[in-house]
Amino acid sequence: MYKKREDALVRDFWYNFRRIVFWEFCGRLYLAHSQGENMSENRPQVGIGVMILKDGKVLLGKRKSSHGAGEFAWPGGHMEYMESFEQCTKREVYEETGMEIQNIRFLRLLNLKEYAPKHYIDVGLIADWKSGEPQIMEPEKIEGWNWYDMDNLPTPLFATLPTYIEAYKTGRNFWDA
Ligand code: IPR
Ligand code: MG
Repeated sequence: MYKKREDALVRDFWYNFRRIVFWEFCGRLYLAHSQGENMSENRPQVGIGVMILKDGKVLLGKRKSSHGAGEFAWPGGHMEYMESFEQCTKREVYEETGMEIQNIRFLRLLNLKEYAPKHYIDVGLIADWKSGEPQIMEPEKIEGWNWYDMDNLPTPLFATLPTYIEAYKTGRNFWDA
């Protein structure tokens, strides 16, 4: 009879031991994973934008989704791993408008926190139109593209844009935040 009770105690002990070790292990794994994810989410991302010039006008589209919905912006987006600024700019313009551009050059750098919790290092570029008519390639993101006089832009403007205009007109090229 004592033997049976001892066996049961030993069995319970090992059962509980395995249970605790298992959950401790899983819990720590989960914690490490979720902390890792949060850390990468909390780092700034690199964005590019490009003011495209054609016959003295610039190309703008009304944003539909994500940050800045309802605001007018030029083409641009997230830089991909191992891209050059030029590759990224040409890709974004082609993906969003179907157009080709040339003479891509640096305009200004902006530390963008207006759409917090999103945080971007925004590289502002300027380029000349090369070929193609602007098309709505991503209808879920942009309502439509149009060419505008730089002194008569539609409103509201995407938060990155005023610094492009100032940079273009004054030569200032650096905005921290
Ligand atoms: P995608 O990549 O969706 O075109 O991004 P975006 O147009 O929202 O631009 C992100 C970078 C900006 C905010 C500097
Ligand atoms: Mg975009």
